[in-house]
Amino acid sequence: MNQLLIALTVVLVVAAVVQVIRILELSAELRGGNTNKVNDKDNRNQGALMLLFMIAMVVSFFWMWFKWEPLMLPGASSEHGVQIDNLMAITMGIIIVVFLITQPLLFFFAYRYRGKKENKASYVSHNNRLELIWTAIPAIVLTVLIVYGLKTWSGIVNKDTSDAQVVEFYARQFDWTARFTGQDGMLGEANVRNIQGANIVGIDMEDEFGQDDVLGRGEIYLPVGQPMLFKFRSQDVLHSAYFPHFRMQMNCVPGMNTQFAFTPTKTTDQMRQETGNPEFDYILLCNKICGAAHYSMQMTIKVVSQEEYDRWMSEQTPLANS
Ligand SMILES: [Cu+2]
Repeated sequence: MNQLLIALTVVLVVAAVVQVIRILELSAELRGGNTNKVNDKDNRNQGALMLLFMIAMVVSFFWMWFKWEPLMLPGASSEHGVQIDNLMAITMGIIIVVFLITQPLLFFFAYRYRGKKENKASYVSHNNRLELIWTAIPAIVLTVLIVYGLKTWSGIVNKDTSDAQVVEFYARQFDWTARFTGQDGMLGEANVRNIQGANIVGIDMEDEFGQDDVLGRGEIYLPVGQPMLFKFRSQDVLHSAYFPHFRMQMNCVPGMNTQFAFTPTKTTDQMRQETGNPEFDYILLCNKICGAAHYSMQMTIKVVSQEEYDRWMSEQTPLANS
C-alpha cells in the first residue's frame, strides 16, 4: 500500500512539473518571446550551473573520502597483501590526481567558453603535438601499471609451497568445512561419492592419509607466520572463498581443485589492538551469489601463536575416531 502511494505521488509530482513548464512556455510565447531560441541569458545561466556543479562535485568527492574512509579494511594481514595494498594505493593515487585535474577543467571550460552572441568559435583542424601528448602519456602510464600489476600477481601465485601447511576448504550451500592434514601432513583422497554420516567432505577412509584428517566448522585456528597452502573444492555450485583481511579470494568450482598460498602475518589479538576493536575477527565469506542463504556462508578464523595452535589442534578429533 505504502509503495503504491509513493509511486502515485512521484507520478503526480512529475505531471505537475511538466504542466508548470508548459504554462511558462505558453506565457513566454504570449509575451512575444521565442522559447526555442537560446539567448545570452540562457548561456549565462547554464555556464553558472556548470561552475556550481564543478564545485559541488569536488566538495562531495572530499566529503565522501573523509566520511567513508573509516569503513575501509584495515592494513593487510598477509605478506602478499601488503604488495596488493601498494598496487591499489598507487593505482588509486594516479586515478585521483587525473580525476581532480581533468573533471573540474571540463566544467570550468564549459563555463569559461560559454556562448555569447558577439563571439565566434574558431576552428582548429589538427594538432600533431597535442595528439602525441594525449596518446603517449596515457599509454606509458597504463603500460607501467599493467606490468607492475602482472609482476605483483605472478609473484603471488607462483610461490614455493614445499614447506607450506595444507588446509582444504570445502564449499557447499550454505557453509564451509575446513580440513586439516592431521599428524601426517597430508590430506587423504576425497570424492563426493564418499559423503556419509560425519564424513561430510567425502574423504576416502580406505586411504591412510585420510584417517587422521581433522574437520573444522564455524571457527578454525591458523598459526601466525606459517606459510599456508589453501585448497578449495565445491560440492554443488560456484562459490568463492574470500578472506578480505588477507587480501585473498579464490573460486571454488565443482569438479575442480583450486588453491592459493599465503602467510598470515598478524594474530587476531594484534589486530584487535591495532583496530581498537576488541571483537575483531578474521572472516571467510562466500563472494559468489550462490543461492538464497549465500549471505550466511561464513567462517571465523583465529590467527594465533604456534603453541596456541598446537594446543587447539590437539583438542580436535581426527575423522576416523568421530
Ligand atoms: Cu557460496
